[in-house]
Amino acid sequence: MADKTVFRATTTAPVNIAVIKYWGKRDASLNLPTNSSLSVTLSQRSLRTLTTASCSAAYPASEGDTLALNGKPQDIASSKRTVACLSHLRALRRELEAADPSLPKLSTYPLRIVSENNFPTAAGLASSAAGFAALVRAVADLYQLPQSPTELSRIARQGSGSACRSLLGGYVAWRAGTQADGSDSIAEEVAPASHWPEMRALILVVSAEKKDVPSTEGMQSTVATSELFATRAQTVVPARMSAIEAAIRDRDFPAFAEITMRDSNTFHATCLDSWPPIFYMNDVSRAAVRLVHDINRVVGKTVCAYTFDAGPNAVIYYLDEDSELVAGTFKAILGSAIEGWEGPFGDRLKGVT
Ligand code: 2P0
Repeated sequence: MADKTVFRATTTAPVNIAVIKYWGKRDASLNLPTNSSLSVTLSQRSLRTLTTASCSAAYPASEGDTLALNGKPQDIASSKRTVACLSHLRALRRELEAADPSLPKLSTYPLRIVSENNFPTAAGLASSAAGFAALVRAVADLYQLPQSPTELSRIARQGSGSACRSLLGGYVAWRAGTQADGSDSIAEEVAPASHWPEMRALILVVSAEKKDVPSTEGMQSTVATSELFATRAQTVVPARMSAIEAAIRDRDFPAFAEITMRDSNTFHATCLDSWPPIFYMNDVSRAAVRLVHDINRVVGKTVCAYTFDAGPNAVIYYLDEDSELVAGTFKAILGSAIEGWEGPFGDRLKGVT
């Protein structure tokens, strides 16, 4: 009689928000970036993906691997990225099974993956980052793989570039690497969250709609058509990576904030410089930029910073001691213009489901 045991692992992965942005691929099939990037991993009390991976000899082979996202079945076969992640993970499990024949042959069983985001998918809130990180972590746990988060980041990267950074907590660098096979294109921790526990992020959900131009398509267009892009990738970002790592090491908020804001602006400048131009920020986003500069000017020092990904939503970084000032001012001035927001402790004012 067939073994009906169901093997199961559940995990969560957090969203990460880049302060030095990944934008551009030097190899689209391996998902190798043109430049290194650096992010802050948000608290799991805030935005996260929850994923359960299971497998069993009793699951019908005819169904193959299955994936449901927020209750909707996804077509795995048409997602080369998901297929690539799962086949790498299976290969690692096969190595374990070959070394120890007493292990159950999980690599031969169909997989069922069920994933849920607690935030809008594909609205510029890094859903693919948390999603692929959680998928890789859940299957790696199910298969009891010994690989470190950095080693697994090589696999998650092939699901979605930014996902490699969500396998680690705190301040995380994704080193672009130089190898053609991507073996050195990995994420590593620059500092744990505990190194700078006062850091806070406020997410303003300006729009929970799906973005106009998906990231992959947008960055391919920027690489192909923007004249500013090469300078950003080759000169501007390498200098900023070193400078922001020093700012994090020294817990120098004004330096961290200025580099973060400038890098967001440079990234959006290369989007505007693409042909046809790509606009991710809108009027409310620009109001948030002005408000940050106004707050810093009135206070007389840099107490907050903005950054925007491939969408209009703003992420505002500040230190805990300035929470009331920064979050309070944002709530008072932009509260009615936005659809919702996510505070550092998962406090929701309205709208975000
Ligand atoms: C980042 N973004 O560093 C940058 C900033 C958006 C703007 O990583 O094609 O979804 O799946 O590798 O990871 C969004 O790009 O793109 C992104 P793919 P991904 O967070």
